[in-house]
Amino acid sequence: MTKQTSELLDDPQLQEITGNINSELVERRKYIPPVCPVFSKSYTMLKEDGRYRFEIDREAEKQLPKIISNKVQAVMAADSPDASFREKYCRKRTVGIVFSGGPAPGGHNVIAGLFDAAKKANPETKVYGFLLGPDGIIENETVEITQRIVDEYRNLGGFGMIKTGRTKIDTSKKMSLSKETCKSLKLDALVVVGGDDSNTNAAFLAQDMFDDGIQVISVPKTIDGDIQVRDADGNVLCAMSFGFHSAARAFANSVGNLCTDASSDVKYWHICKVMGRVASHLALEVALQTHANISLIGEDLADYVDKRRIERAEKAGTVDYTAYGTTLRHLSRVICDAVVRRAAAGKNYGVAVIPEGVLEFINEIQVFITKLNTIIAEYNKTHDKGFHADFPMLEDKLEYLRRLARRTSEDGGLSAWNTRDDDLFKDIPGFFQEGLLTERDSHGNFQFSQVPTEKVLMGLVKDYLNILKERGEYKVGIQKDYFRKSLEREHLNPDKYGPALFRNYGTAEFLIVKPSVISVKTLKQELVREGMIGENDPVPPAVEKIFRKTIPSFKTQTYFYGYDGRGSDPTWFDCTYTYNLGLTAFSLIANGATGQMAAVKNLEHGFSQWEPLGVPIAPLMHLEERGGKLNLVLEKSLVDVNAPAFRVVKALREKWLAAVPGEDNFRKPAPICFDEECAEDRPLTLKLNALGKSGI
Ligand code: FBP
Repeated sequence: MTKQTSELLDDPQLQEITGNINSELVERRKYIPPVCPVFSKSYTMLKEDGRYRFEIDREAEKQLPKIISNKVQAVMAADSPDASFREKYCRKRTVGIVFSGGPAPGGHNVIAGLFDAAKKANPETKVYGFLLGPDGIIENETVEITQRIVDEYRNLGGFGMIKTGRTKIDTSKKMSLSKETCKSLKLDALVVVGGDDSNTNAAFLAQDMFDDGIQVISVPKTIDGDIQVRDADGNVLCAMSFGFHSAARAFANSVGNLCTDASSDVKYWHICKVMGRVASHLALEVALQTHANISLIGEDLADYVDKRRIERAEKAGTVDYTAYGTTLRHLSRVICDAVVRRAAAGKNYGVAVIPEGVLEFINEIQVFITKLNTIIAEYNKTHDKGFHADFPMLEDKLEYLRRLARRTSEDGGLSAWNTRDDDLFKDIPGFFQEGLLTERDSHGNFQFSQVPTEKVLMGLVKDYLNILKERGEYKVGIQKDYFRKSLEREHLNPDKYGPALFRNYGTAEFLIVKPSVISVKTLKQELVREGMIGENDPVPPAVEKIFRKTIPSFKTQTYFYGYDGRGSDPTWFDCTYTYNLGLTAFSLIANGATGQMAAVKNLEHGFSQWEPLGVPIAPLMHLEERGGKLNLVLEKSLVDVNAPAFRVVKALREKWLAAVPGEDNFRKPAPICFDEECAEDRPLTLKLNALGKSGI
């Protein structure tokens, strides 16, 4: 007899099946990541390491005088410290922690590490979490972090425990409110977990609260992987921000599944945009993890030099500045070339990885982004309401730009927008104009995640493929055996029709239809011309069927992998890395450091070589244009095209494109796992870079 719903709902088995807790969650919460040997001791101390050198920006020296002379500090075991050291180390403290910017897998373990170390040193120490990011500091919104809360979130993804936000503490008002909060909570130390902009915040807070004795420690977070710290001699101090590995593996898992589907169904090109606001580290790692057929790397495109243009200009005795860097058109041609070559080998399908920030490396788009950033920032500075509030519709924004252009030409003056800009901007599709004019984030950054980059690129690719199709240069190759069998089945002689139909009949395994044959009509003309059939004869059905199979149709499916990977649970690497970062942050606090970033050296090697460190933030800062102004910020690390990881991808590109008969070379990354036994121990990018480098 069927049970009533109410009876079913009361069934304990049903409650277990439909509950929020599954066995993976239980295992994750229970798991205690391994710790670097120094952390198994009761006390740690800091030892300045004078081997590292930084080139200090004058402005950093001026604006951050109290922390600019900080040095790299190695976290060491303090084996038998004296009583006064022990007393200081273990004194009761109040520590605050805040997440800032986008979520990144592993954040909860930073809190867990900090909490465990703080409570081990003194169970009476209190740890407060600031809610909803830096706003929590400005508005004094906190939650006391307890054992119960920590245990609920161990080894889990997201920043759900205290949430996050993107507010920047960038005005004297916000700075003084933040200081007031820290003072009213009697904070001894504040830990800022964030990316480049948040580390900038941390440096200024450390400077500002130095005299109040409130320490500020940062923790390098961002899935984008663009916080990588080296000294002036290129020695690696922090090879990767946390969250990168988990997000890359989550993306790679999905892209890997698409590779499997593509090569089974053989009809789609899967176009996968992967996050990374500017740098292409994530796209590079996904390429290494999956061997997708096409993987674009923004930094590589910026490096492109059009030799033909340079030669042409040299002959004419001029210089062609547009020959440096990639244009959208050139990029779309590179993709088309790959698509056409695969099609010729019978593979009218594939997987392409496009970095979210690719447009940042395209000359003409970069110019627009910079100009529009400045225009929007200047407007916001001089008007009560913001640019986007005053001009909510695209047409209003365009009209404002037109007015600016007109004013520039009337005044004959210099302005960020002129009539040439306006004309070029007009050629861009509406949805992309809108994208380029979207609201900037709180740091004045262009929000690449809001722009359908892949749509712009694929629009150009489709247009050009159509041209190539018309020219007879884009064809699907037909396997010679298949052609023979199909014709013989209809009692036609393949060796007679083959040379008439194909341009490479003879030795080739995949046959390509002659360029002149682009429709059934031109097919018939060719067969008549070659004497295969008479003027009034129909094209033999088997021949027509073969011809139809050679007509390519470029069918795409597009995806954006970003927020999903950002919310994934951390890999073993990120679980372990972040737990040790939390322990490092406490060690820095207990030893009186401020203005330092908690880091782990040797991440590019195995866990047994990891070394916890404090890295000075101020010497890493330099001036950068943000919202039309030069600001002191932590430098973002882009993909180094001379580093082994990229060189390997470049060298294997042709193999992974697999534009030859035979199987593809896809690699299937296993799903994310945090069990030490089966987990990948570090990102492939790091492994490769370690293989090809030496340092301190
Ligand atoms: P963080 O640098 O703050 O970690 O954020 C990175 C990122 O995930 C980018 O990859 C992406 O472009 C951006 O955040 C998306 O921002 P938002 O969450 O505001 O849409």
